[in-house]
Amino acid sequence: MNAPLNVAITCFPTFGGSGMVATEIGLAMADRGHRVHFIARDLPVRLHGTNRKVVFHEVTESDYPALQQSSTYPIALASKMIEVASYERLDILHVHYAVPHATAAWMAREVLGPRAPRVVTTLHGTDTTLVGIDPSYLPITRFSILRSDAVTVPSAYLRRATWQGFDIPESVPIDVIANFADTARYAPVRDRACLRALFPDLHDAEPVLIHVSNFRPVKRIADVVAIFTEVQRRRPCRLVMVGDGPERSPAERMLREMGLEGRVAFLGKQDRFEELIAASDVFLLPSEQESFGLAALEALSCGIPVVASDLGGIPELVTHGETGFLAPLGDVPAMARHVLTLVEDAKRWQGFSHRARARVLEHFQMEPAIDRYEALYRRLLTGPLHR
Ligand code: GMT
Repeated sequence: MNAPLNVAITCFPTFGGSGMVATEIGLAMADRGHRVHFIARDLPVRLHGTNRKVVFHEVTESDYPALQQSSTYPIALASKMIEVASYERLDILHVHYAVPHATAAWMAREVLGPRAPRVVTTLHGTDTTLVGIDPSYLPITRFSILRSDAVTVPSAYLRRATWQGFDIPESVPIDVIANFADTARYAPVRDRACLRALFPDLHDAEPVLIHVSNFRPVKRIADVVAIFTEVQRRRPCRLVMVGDGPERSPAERMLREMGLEGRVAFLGKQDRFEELIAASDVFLLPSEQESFGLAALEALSCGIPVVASDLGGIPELVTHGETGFLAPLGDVPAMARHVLTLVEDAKRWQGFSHRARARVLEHFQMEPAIDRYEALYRRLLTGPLHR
C-alpha cells in the first residue's frame, strides 16, 4: 500500500473557483488518508467541518507602520510555507493561482534547499491571461511557473494560453486536469420551494435564469442583465444572481431603473447554492474570459443547460446544441434566443438536461481528477524532476 503523503495547499480564501477547487482537492486527499495543511490568509470558503487530517495555517502580516504601503503578503506566505514544511515534513506544496502563490512557493523552496517539498502549481485563468501577463508581474510569474516541479491547468485552452502568454516552449509539460463537480451535491433535484421563497408570486410556468460569479468585469454582468431583459420582453421570467463584486451595484441600479427589481434576486455570496441552481432553468455565463467555468459545470451536473460565450475553456464543458448553447462574445440577442429555445419546449429542455448530467458523470467526476493529482504527487516524489 502507498504511504500517506503530507500535502500543503495554498489558495485564495475568497469566493472564487480557484479556492473552491483547491479546497475540494485538499478535502478529497484527506478523505484518502493523506495529511493536508491549508496555508492561506483566511479560512478557505469551502473549508468547514472538522477533519482530523486537515490543518489550517493562517498567514499573518506584520502591522509595522513602515510596511503599510508595501504588499508583504508573499513574504509572509513564503515564511509560513517554510515553517510548515520544516515542522511538518511536507512532501508536496500545491499552490493554486500563480500570482503570488507560485512565487512564494519558489522563495520557500530556495530557503529550504534539499528539505523542500515538491511544488505543484495549478494555474486557474486570470493568473495567466490577465494578472500574470501584466508587465508588473510577468517576469517573476513566468520564472515561478517554470521553477515549479509540475504545472497543471483545468483546460486545454489554458495550456495553450500559458505557453503563448508567457512565451514558454510547448516542450515544457503542463498537465490538463479538468475541474470536477461533486455530482452527489450538484444533483438534478428540482424543488422550486427555494425559488418561491425568493419570489412568492412565481408561477409554475415562469422560467428562472441563474448566474453565479464574483461579479468582476470579465463576467460581463451587464450582458447577464441584458439577456434577462430581452427574454423577459418575450416571456415573463426571473433572474437569480449569486455572488458579489464590483459589477453588482451597477446591475442592481440598472434593474431598478427599468422597474424590474422585483423579478431579480441578488443573493450576494452564498456558501451553498446547489438547490438554487438545480431548481432554475438556464445558467448564464456570458463572460469575456473563462479558462473553465466551474459554476457552469456545477449547473450541468444539476442537469441545468448553460448559455455562454463561445470562448476560452467553455466549449470544453458545454457542447453547443446538446448541453447548452454558445454564442459569440457580447451577442446578447443570440444568447436570449438560445434561452427562449430552451425554456419554450419542456421536452427539448429535458433532453438538454439529461445530456448535461450524463456528460458530467462521464467526464467531470471528482474521483478520477483526484486520482490524477495523487498520481502526479507520487510521480514527483519518485520519478525524475522536469525542472
Ligand atoms: O473568475 C473567476 O471566477 C475566479 C477565478 C479564480 O481564480 O477563482 O476563476 C478561474 O478559475 C476557476 C477555477 O479553475 C475557473 O473555473 C474560472 O473559469 C477561472 N476564471 C477565469 O478564467 C476568468
